[in-house]
Amino acid sequence: MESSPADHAKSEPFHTVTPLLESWALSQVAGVPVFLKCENVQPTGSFKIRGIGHFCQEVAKNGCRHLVCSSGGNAGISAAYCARKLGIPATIVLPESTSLQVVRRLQGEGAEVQLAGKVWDEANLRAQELAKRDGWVNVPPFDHPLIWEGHTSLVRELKAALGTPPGALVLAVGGGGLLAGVSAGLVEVGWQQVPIVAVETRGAHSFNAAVEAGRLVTLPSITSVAKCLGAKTVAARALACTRESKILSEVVEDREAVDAMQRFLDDERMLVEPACGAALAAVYSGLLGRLQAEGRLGPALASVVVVVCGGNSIDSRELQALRAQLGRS
Ligand code: PLV
Repeated sequence: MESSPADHAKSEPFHTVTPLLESWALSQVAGVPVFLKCENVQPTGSFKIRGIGHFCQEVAKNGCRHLVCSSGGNAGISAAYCARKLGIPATIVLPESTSLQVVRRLQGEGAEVQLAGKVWDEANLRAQELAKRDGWVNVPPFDHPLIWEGHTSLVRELKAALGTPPGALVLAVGGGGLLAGVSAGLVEVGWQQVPIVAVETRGAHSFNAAVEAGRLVTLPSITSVAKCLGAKTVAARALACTRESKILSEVVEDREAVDAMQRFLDDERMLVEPACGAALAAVYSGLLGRLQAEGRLGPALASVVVVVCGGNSIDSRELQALRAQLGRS
């Protein structure tokens, strides 16, 4: 008997094996070969589909009848996409500031959209309420072992493409799910010595605040334009990773993230949202060069991988608006 599309969706991964591109332009800036792990070309526009796809498949096998996901945007799009493929209805709860294009995309995936609160933490409270309903399952955007396990596939792909470990890996931190998954992946493939440069924007720097304090810290508010990095408190697992991997927690300014978005668009002809601009700013703002000069990345950096985490909450008009807001035009 042939299996149904929904049965197929329970076993085949939802994510794509993404390209690893050597960037001439970013290598020129960094002074070492820079490789881009292009998560922006995932079917849902961000790496989120790796962990969320894995989570949704597991709960679908266990009889989940409705998925609910609170999100700054990208996790929600991944959850809605997976739900459609699995034939399960989905409700996505987002902050009121969410862009119309993200809402439209979610509706296009067939999801019900609810707007609640000013930031993700408030939307999350609403999602947790909804998930109490019979048969409903909450999809955590970053704080769950299945999410981290799903994200590890990114590192296996890096190992397959590169063969030898890079000198450093740069990624953005929101709630810390990507960091936790990449850190676990590095251990899994025997690359735990690779330093991770974990970047946040000021005003969404809950990981940096936790690292500095040595315990979880809840920011009073999210003031950065990188709303998808805006979890007021990171997952406890993200902080625990600092004991297992070499993690350098770094904070960039919003204007550096937005400048990086503009330069990346011109250099590589790819448009990403501020959450991803934060990671790219590690190269463009000179942060990586500074870390290298200070000897914090080992003696000779052979290469760098930047996780181009992607993001849907951006278009040319929004980039212009961000530039104007930050006095960059
Ligand atoms: N965004 C989450 C959490 O938002 C979301 O709901 O979509 N880069 C992009 C493009 C992202 O969308 C996110 C997370 C991150 C980086 C950070 O990933 P994390 O949360 O796993 O550290 C509030």
